[in-house]
Amino acid sequence: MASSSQEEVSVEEEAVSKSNFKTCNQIAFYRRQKRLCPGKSLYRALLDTVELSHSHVKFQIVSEECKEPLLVEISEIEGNIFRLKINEKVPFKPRYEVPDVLIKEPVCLSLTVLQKDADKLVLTCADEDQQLHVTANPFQIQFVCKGEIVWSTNSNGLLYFEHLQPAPQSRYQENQDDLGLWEEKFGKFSDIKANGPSSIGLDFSLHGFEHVYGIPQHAETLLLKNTSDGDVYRLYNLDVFGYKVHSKMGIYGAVPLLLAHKPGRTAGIFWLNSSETLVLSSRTPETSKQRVLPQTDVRWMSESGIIDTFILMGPQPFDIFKQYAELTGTQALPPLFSLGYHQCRWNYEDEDDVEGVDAGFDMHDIPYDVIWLDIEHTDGKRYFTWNKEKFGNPERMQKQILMKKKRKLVVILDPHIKVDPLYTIYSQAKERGYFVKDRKGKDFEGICWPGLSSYLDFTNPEVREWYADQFAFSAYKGSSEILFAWNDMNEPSVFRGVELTMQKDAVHYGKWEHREVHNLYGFYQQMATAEGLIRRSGGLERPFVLTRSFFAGSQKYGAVWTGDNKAKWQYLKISVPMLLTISMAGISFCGADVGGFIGNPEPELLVRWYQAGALQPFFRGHANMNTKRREPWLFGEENTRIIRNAIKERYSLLPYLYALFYRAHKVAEPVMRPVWVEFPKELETFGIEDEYMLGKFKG
Ligand code: NBV
Repeated sequence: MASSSQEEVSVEEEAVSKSNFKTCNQIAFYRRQKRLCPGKSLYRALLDTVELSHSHVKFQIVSEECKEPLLVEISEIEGNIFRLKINEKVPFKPRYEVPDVLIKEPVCLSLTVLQKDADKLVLTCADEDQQLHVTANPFQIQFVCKGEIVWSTNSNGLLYFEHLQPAPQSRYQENQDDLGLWEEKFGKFSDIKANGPSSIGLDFSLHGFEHVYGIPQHAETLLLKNTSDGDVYRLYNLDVFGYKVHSKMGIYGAVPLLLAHKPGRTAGIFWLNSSETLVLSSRTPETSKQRVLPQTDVRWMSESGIIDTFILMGPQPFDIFKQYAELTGTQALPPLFSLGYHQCRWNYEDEDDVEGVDAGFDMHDIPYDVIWLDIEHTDGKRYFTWNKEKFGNPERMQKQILMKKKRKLVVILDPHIKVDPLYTIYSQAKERGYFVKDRKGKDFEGICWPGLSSYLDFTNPEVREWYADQFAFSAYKGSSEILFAWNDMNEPSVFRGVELTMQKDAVHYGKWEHREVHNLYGFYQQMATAEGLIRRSGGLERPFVLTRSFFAGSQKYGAVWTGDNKAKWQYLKISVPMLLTISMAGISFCGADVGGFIGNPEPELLVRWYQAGALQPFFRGHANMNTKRREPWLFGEENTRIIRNAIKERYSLLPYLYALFYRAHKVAEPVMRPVWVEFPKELETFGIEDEYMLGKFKG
């Protein structure tokens, strides 16, 4: 591509090329933290430093290895939530603390000291049956309810904290290569770490719990698996075309929320960190000789930032959903049309194609609400523009064809911006310094669909404002009030980049390295896009924005989908646990590409997928560009009839679905929910992932 970096990139050339993703042993902070094995913690609490205020308790801890203290801050938040923060007492530089995800400053309740001496601190919570026991040496915290330990932290001694330090003379230390302290290599890529090693980690023991769920997004089972074999869950947003099923590798989105359940109690751990994160989980069953109660041990590791974790105390499953929503917000109420059926394909070629497909639905008596345009509708992948040959009159297409039938249009808007001084979005953003920078301070440039591209820095509030303004009808020529948005490639995807994404040493607003904010990038693009659609309507209309990459709190801005799945039965099957997991993590508006994105589904698979998709929250048929056309009427009369019935069934359920979304919006109840959530005492439901509930069980 050297000769044509300004040209568009062909699909064959880039998208389907097998790229290399890291296994956990190729991640330096994992290797560093794994040197610490479960056992007695190196940390001890200095309980003579305890400070108690109306909102929290603070004290210092020190380790045998590093005399610089860490500051521990414990608070109880209204609604049975506990927060534990650990940061350096006097950091050499400030460490990144995730902004914009918590919807408000949590309201804290007072903890009271029941016992305090050099060895132990006992705090009573708002509910007097609940206590926090802090042991000084080794440092650990136990949460005790009516005399029983529910969870404890650092009880396996895995608290890990790399203090920031000045760079050594030689940043690349020969004998420490393997630890990747100041530089980390992966294939031909080199990550130069401005702050050196900065990783953090902590363990939680969940007493009496054998069933754990959550931490999307992975193409995995509903129940989290034991990771003792060394295959750990990775939370790192990546563009993984045709991801493997039953894999714990990171794909497009990340929500660091884990749920644990046992009869009588559900609990949650929300690990608020947007850098690359790994989760290890191991279960000791009840039958084990060592202990009477079963237990699940969960170990979190993040590459940087601080330890900021919220323990949601339930006790019921629906209390967890509410507690999490108190922190990160509820599902935005979707506009009614977006709960209907969506017809997408990469690509609907031109206006005639759109008109033909639209008419096909009427001709075959199949209801649908939205038709989608993928990247080819633009002028050379310059988002916010139209390909003049193929879409020469987008207003007419919207007004004369779609709007008349109250149908809508969704267009794609990726975050990469073609390097082209004649493209207004590029030249304005360039002039105003709105792009992510490389570590030398120049605009970061990488290859994506349009060829050489720069990436908008959505972490900057001013960039988000400006981006939102691009949706004004006066700015976005050819758009109308029936046009809505789709944010793709926002992990962000960078062809030929390390793991197909942005280098961690790229630099964002506030001089933060990309490593700190990586998992937030897509969250911020969707936030800005939703704001743009709201603003465009003078604040009157609810937006619809689909995003591929997401983080905790993305539910406030719209819908997500499970990316590039395949037209194979196993992908239909895995879509259920994947969507249930995303739903439990607060994002109710989720779906999987009906039919499977990659490859051609056999007719029976397509039909079954329609039947499944009709009962999932976001319902969109989609297909890759090199697949055969698959509009619902192309598979013979009988298949058309069954698909028609499935889509009509969806429409007959719309009032119910809309009401469920209202409850998701108002009281944080997931629309699609695992069976165990409705039957929390029935052990045999805890692992069910081939059935689920839409709404409440009314027995
Ligand atoms: O924009 C093209 C596709 C899109 O259709 C798909 O849904 C996304 O997940 N996009 C990925 C980029 C190319 C994938 C090969």
